[in-house]
Amino acid sequence: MAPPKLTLYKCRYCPYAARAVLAMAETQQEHEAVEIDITVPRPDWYLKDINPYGQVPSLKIDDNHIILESLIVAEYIADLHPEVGLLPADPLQRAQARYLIHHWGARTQAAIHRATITLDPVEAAKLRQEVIVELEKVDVLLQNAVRSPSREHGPFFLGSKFTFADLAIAPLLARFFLVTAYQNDITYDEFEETLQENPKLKRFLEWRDAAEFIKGFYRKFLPKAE
Ligand SMILES: N[C@@H](CCC(=O)N[C@@H](CS)C(=O)NCC(=O)O)C(=O)O
Repeated sequence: MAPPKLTLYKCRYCPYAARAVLAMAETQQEHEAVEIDITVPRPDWYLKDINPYGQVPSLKIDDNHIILESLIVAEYIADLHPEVGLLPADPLQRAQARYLIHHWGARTQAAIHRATITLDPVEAAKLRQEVIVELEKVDVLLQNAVRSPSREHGPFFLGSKFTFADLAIAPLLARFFLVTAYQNDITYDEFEETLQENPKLKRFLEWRDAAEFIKGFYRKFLPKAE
């Protein structure tokens, strides 16, 4: 079967589109990338032919089919290249990767988002505390994923290899420093210090730092970058 012709509609500021960008990079999948400006109303052709919701990422396949939603797009790209092993072959590890992504989206990212967008400093401090409680739980999830002695421990979620769970969450980790961006009473470095001093975040920080190259890569596109 001929390899599919792929067109990725993305925006460089979007962490969800970054999942698809990373999947393309990790699998060295040939594709055309089209930058969509999400700061202005989407053009009619995009809403009509590509994505009626107007969001990025979207993937066009063979000038014909369209796939939406970052995780589904990234998983499709990973599935085109099973030899790269982004999605592990082992059913348990696949379930663990999906579980971590689900938990991060439903709980952790939601807590980070609440703390980031609050302008009231007292409320923000309380919500940052809730973020720490959530991250302590993520730390437990990361430890529990590799309980069996035969399993490799870190630095990535499933061991020494960067896989789909890391790929899906890394663009959000890369923007984690924005959690203090709208606050005048605390810098990110001060908040980071409280994370570093917390013994219940050791594994979380090891995992986060393993994604550091992604953080460096994306920071240049973000506010507070210089
Ligand atoms: N659930 C979607 C979320 C994508 C998303 O929120 N994209 C944002 C940019 S980061 C977007 O396109 N926003 C423009 C809009 O909603 O009009 C996914 O995972 O693909």
